[in-house]
Amino acid sequence: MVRAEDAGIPSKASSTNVRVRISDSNDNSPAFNDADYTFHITENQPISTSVGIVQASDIDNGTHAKLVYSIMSGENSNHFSIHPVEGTLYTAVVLDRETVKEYRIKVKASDSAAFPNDLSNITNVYITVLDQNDNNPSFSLPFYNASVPENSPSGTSVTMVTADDRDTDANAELTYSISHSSSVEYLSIDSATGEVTVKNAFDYEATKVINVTITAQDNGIIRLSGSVSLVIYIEDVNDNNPVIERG
Ligand SMILES: [Ca+2]
Ligand SMILES: [Ca+2]
Ligand SMILES: [Ca+2]
Ligand SMILES: [Ca+2]
Repeated sequence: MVRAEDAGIPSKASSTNVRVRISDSNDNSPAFNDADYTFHITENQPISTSVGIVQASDIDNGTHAKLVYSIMSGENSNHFSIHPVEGTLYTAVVLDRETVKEYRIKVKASDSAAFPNDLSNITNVYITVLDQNDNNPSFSLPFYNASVPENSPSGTSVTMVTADDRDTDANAELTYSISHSSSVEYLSIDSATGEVTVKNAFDYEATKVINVTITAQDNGIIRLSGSVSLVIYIEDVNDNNPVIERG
């Protein structure tokens, strides 16, 4: 209220209400609540799965504080989308850890002041894709073959097989095993290294070639496996004395 009073005696005065309006100028940028954001999400989730939420605030008023979130374009930034008002990040593709296991995307919060007075800020969002056991072990060759002299003692090395698994940790920890089609177990395999050795000596006169199946199994909660064929050729050794005919 403003009051005016004259100097007369008696004095006369009058007053009126004056409304002073302090209009907000857009002098504050949006500020993210955290310096940066780290989220984890398991691969293979359907598109539009929620990843996490980023939030900023702006201490101005009205449209000067009304925030809009967006993802800045960058490498693989189109794998995610963001709700422009709520700041929730969603998957825009089915994530595959074996293709991209870590993302760094930039999210921008802009206030809604009219251009060119609008202000914005940017934060980093780190997204780690967690593994699912979605790959079978696979051997490096379509089949293996090796040869071994007959009578080689138990423990003789025959060959080495290796399989690979594109998953990680337990989902890629492999155990090798061997299955024989015949009742005689000629071979052993080191379950950790894949080295195949003689278990029971071969006799060329009994067996010239054998075919076994080698399996690699991962250690996932639901274990996946892959198999390959190993063909062993038994080499003849001159172990039969000639019969000398006496005249
Ligand atoms: Ca502002
Ligand atoms: Ca995958
Ligand atoms: Ca995987
Ligand atoms: Ca696996």
